Amino acid sequence: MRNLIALILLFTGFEVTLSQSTTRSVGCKMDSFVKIGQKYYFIRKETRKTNWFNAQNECLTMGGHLASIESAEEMEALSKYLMAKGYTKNDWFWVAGNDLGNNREFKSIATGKHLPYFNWSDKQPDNKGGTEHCIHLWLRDDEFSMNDWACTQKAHAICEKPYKCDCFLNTGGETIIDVRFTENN
Ligand SMILES: [Ca+2]
Repeated sequence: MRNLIALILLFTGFEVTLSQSTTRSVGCKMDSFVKIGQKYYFIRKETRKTNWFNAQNECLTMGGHLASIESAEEMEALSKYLMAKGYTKNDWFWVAGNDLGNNREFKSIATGKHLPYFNWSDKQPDNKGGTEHCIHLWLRDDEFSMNDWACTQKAHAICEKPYKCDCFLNTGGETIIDVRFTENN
């Protein structure tokens, strides 16, 4: 019941009083993730290019992970979005796929599972030089598709998370409610 009351209050203000002597603070961390298809993504074009490992770390600090593209629908939605935003063949973006555990066995760093879907570019994956173990997206043949590339190379990143923003109610650093918003459209 207490949580229900707090949840209602959460939508009405940013500071609530739950008892005569205790004031709880409510916060919402709105961020820059946008809904593309059925998922929320953050396109890290604005930031400096970095290697695949740092890209994943930076996504984690935002409460997400590198984008795990798991269907043709997701790939198409993301590709159309990137093209509509004007990204070109020179804009390369790290995503979650890698075969660092076992060569040519691509898994998602986000789920730990084999990737269920690939949209490789022509003649990819080629593991050129035997050093290409991380997947990025690039614009080839009028769509964004996948290429394996050396994980230590530098690119932008696409982060993903299953909700748009975090809201929380806490007292002295103790979070007693953690609400995660999504959108219905
Ligand atoms: Ca390659």
